[in-house]
Amino acid sequence: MNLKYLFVVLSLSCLLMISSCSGNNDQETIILEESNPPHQVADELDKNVIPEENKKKKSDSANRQVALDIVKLDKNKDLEGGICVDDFNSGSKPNCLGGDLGAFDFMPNDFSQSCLEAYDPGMKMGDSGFSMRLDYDVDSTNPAFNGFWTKLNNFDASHFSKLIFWVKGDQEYGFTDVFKVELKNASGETGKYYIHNVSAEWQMISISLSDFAVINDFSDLVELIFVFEDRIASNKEGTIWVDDIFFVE
Ligand SMILES: [Ca+2]
Ligand SMILES: [Ca+2]
Repeated sequence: MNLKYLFVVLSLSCLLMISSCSGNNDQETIILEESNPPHQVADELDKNVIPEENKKKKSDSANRQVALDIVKLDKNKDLEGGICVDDFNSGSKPNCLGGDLGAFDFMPNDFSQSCLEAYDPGMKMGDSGFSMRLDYDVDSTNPAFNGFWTKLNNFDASHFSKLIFWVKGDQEYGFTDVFKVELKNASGETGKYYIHNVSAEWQMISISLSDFAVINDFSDLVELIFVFEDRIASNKEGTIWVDDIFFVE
């Protein structure tokens, strides 16, 4: 009788130990997967496209961090009710509206003019994520313009009043303080607006949709484009960062 009782107790203990051990194994496996997923490593490699000279900017002074924090507070206030076109924080396509994006050149075969886009983790709005870095060159013997486009996927902005985004020029490499913003709808209407006074600090650009005067219908927008032009750029070669593109009420 006692032996039988002892056998039952031992059997139950073994079962408990086995289930407890296998439980721990599952947990460890999950933690390992979370801390080091292979696809994330691959993604990080893909994102490492920022030139060396920009990486040192990560270690910028505390003063800049304070400035960014102030800017961020203002941003949150201004983004109430806004719809994200792109904050670039995923570090890859598509944009927040599901649209494709990229840089373009007027004359791709003229290698003296170019625009390169890169997700930049070293210079962005907020504490994490990326901005879009645009290295442009419109210094050519040929007519030159280039820039960055992002698809709006037939977005209905008819209930919004403004397009806002954040922009910053590169103090060291130089930048143009003026460039063009274009908005296109599905009917082929293209509104144009020139940004002035771009500086080496982040600033919010706010454009009333009514300033894209040519556009009559904002209910079916297809594309937003930033354009650097040789005829007007204050610096024909340089670097511009953009971030947090929103439509706001
Ligand atoms: Ca961002
Ligand atoms: Ca050039």
